[in-house]
Amino acid sequence: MITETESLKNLNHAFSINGQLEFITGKGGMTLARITNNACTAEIYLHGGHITSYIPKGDKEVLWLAPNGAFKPNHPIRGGIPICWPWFGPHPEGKSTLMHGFARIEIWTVLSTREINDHTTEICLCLRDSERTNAIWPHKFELFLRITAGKTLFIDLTSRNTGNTPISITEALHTYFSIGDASRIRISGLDKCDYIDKADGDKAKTQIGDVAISSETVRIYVNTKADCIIDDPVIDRKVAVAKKNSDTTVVWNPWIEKSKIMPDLSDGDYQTMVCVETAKTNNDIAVIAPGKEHTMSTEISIIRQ
Ligand code: TA6
Repeated sequence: MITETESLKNLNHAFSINGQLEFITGKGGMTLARITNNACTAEIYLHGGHITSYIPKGDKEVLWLAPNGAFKPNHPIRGGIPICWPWFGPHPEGKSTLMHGFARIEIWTVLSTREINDHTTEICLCLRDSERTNAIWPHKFELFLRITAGKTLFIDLTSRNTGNTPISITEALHTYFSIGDASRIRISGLDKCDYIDKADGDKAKTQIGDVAISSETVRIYVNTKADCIIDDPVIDRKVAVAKKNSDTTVVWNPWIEKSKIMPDLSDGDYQTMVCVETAKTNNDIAVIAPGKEHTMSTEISIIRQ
């Protein structure tokens, strides 16, 4: 098993795939895996196991990444697909000040890489408990991230309980999508779905029709296994977000005022990003018995007209 602290040479010797996958030095001097195949390019930082780019061949960037975001230790990358684990949002018992857990600020290790075919490449990363994580969350675990980049972007996040007591987790693949204009997109798939409106005093509401964005939007849609589609008339593109083993979808856009105060966001950033997050949170909790595991998945694809 190789970690980011190993040289790039060791990483590439062990895991590069000729013509499809190489490890390079990216922003902030951090190591990333760059995938290039006949269907797409993708970039994954070992910091946070963080996918920062997915560009299907012949299309534009699907993921949004903060133009002025920081790439530094102990700090989450703003944009791409942050891994919120082992809790979503604030710590459930207030025992840590970390928002969204620690997985997105830990350095993941490379387990394997594989050329599935000339248009599909897989990379598997792993995060295991350490003194650092035990100090924050006193449980033994293995967290596996399987990323399959090709005509679609498929992500499996598997939590394994390697301790001897049950663990309860909430989690999210907190995907930031690149869009043309937040006020003009529509998100379908959540019609008649109940949600908690975190931007309106945590009121319980029900979605009527497609989701439109016209102010700060922080909505936790509950009891939904539905796929969502982001319809973007500006980029003239529809992006599908499918999921497995997730009963919660979070839709977030900070809008004007929040953008001004959130780290790594510039004032106008809210206009070109929206988060549609495959999640387990609120009452949707994964309880994992010793020795058992739980996998949540998402699949991102462009709907070809
Ligand atoms: O997913 C929505 C949310 O919980 C928002 O409330 C906002 O905090 C966002 O996540 C980003 O959180 P972060 O800790 O990455 O700034």
